[in-house]
Amino acid sequence: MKETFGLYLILTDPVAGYETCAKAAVDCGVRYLQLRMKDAHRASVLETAHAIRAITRGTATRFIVNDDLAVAIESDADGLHLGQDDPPLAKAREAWNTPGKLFGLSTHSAEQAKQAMELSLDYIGIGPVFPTQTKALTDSVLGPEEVGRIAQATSLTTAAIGGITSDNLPSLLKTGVKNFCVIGAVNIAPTPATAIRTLQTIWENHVF
Ligand code: TZP
Ligand code: MG
Repeated sequence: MKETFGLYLILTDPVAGYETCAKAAVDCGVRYLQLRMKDAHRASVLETAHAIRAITRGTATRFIVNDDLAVAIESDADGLHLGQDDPPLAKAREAWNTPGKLFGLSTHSAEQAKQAMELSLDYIGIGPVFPTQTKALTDSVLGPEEVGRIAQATSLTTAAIGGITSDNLPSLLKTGVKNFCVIGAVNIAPTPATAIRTLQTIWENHVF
């Protein structure tokens, strides 16, 4: 069954700090929270993962680790998010076979989204929707209409990603996209709870 949850928050160098942002996500009832610390030392990633685990444990906020299976296992996260260039999902599932753990995969085209349906996934990311400063893009910008088409064509739960802000979120929701990931729009905010609520309010008031 496709899941509808709205905002999926990804934390990468949040100006307010990882723990403040994680607490804000829990307080705002964000359903997915991903730790994405590219290029950070492993010890620091692990320490942050343990802190976020403690903040999210027993709440409605599911804690996902990006890229690093060992960190996900060691911190007892709720799941792992992989990209197209990461080790295969099947290997990760085999190595972490605890029931209930969630697995997500980034997709960047209709073809990749189609192939993802053959895998045992809990959700896929689809993007980039818009140009973004957060990641050096090697994949072409899909635009909201194409992301909407890809999201509707798959039986998997989806979350759009890339350059999503409170300004362009309405144009994305209009295409039927139900879930969306953000990094910059919340991580650059000195008061993350305010940025989260702004996005949630747009989503809640949208008539699908
Ligand atoms: N994958 C595709 S675009 C992107 C990732 C990780 C970056 C999204 O960050 P932002 O700041 O929400 O554009
Ligand atoms: Mg990755």
